[in-house]
Amino acid sequence: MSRLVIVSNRVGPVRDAARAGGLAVALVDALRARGGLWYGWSGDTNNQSAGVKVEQAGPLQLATADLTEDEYDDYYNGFANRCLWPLFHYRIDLTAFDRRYYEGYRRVNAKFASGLFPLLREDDTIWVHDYHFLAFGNELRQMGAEQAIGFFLHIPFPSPEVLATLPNHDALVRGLFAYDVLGFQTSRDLERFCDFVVREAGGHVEGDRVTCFGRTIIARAFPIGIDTEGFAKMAAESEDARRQQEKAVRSLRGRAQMIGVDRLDYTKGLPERFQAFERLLDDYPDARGELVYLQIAPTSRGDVQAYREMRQELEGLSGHINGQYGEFDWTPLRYINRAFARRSLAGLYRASKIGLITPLRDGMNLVAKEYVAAQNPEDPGVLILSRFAGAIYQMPEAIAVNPYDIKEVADAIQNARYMSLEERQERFQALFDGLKRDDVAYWRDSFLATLEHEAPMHRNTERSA
Ligand code: GDG
Repeated sequence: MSRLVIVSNRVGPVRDAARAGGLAVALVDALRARGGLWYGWSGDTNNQSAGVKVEQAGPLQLATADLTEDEYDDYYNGFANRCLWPLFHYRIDLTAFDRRYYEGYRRVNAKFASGLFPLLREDDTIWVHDYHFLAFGNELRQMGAEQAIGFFLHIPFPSPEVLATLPNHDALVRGLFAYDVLGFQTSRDLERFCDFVVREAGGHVEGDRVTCFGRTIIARAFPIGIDTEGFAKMAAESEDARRQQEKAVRSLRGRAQMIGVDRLDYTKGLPERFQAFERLLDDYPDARGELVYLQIAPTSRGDVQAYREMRQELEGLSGHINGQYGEFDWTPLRYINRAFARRSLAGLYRASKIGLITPLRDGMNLVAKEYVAAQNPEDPGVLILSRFAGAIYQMPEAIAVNPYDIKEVADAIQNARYMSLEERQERFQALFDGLKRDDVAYWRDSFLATLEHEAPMHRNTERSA
């Protein structure tokens, strides 16, 4: 079996497993099962960089490089997080169209590709992740890399009109054709990509073969999953999860808990969600004193202005709601700006009668999947999920809502509060069965099978044609 090389902006979190998000866990598993190399940014800035550092961590080799301060500003904070992230989530209003950022992005993609190139073996399989490295494959090819290279986009692919607002969008899309396989979260993202290729770039699509710029590649949807059974077991059986669940139940004193867990990000629809909770308390007085909404939102990307502003807005809204509706023995909204250990999170999900996950746009949303996996099958909670999260396509038994429609979300919460045990069990079982089938191992294996078995055959045919 060939060696697997994973490329992602951040490497790890091998050292901090308690904080591991779903994606990082998936990638650790993929590499642990096969051994291999994981390559990306060290997380440090350093103007006198010592090049690529390689270390052994169990069966894995970790290879990391630092960024200079300018690269951090232009590539990471700039093009990745102030341009591609908002634009791909349809926030043109927050997108910084600055050509300096794009140049920085190109330079860092080239720098990281030239750092990896000397470490590569001839039969490596290379799997590049996410919007930070759209141009990485093309840079590697220009250095002469002939290995199978796949790319997976974790965030939505925007519609052609939105993408076309980005100067240099044509070069970015052209660069994607250096990969052999492109993976998207949902069939809608895939459709939008194909739409772009056909309408804007003059390419054509036949099944999952997409031809443009003189190359044919495979493009397919591979919805990412979680380690469903592992997460369910952790929620039900781990000591830490149980302790956290008991602590939560004790502090609720007979009240029901509704939970949201999101990185503090404007794509997650948090202000709208707070407003929907306020609307519930306004429209349905029977919820007052009976329901506690716990929102966990650890800070991310605190260096970007839009994130600082949203944090202030949320502090204002939560203060307002608690001031307006709270009683001396009932705080309606518990808003926590810190990260919890993964096991504690599992216990908190299990202690919650409602999971409220209402992003304005989301590639997939793993929290929705974790919430379901953590439930007690005998007495499961209800998932309310945004119709704009990729996860909705695999989770039709959730209550689907439009996160912009405050009244609709408030009504959905009220509906969830009174849902019968029978209906909750039916919905839970269908959701859980789906998550068990399409779990993270299935995601990883189906992507790699396409890259390792279908793409080479296809490349050979292309060469002999
Ligand atoms: C991107 C895409 C796509 C959150 N708070 C804590 C914590 N988390 C963990 C969750 C979950 C992960 O972080 C978040 O994953 P999401 O999928 O919900 O969202 P993004 O971070 O935006 O991820 C997204 C994903 O990539 C994978 O492809 O689904 O659409 O935007 O695992 O549990 N973990 C701990 N403490 C916290 O306080 N330990």
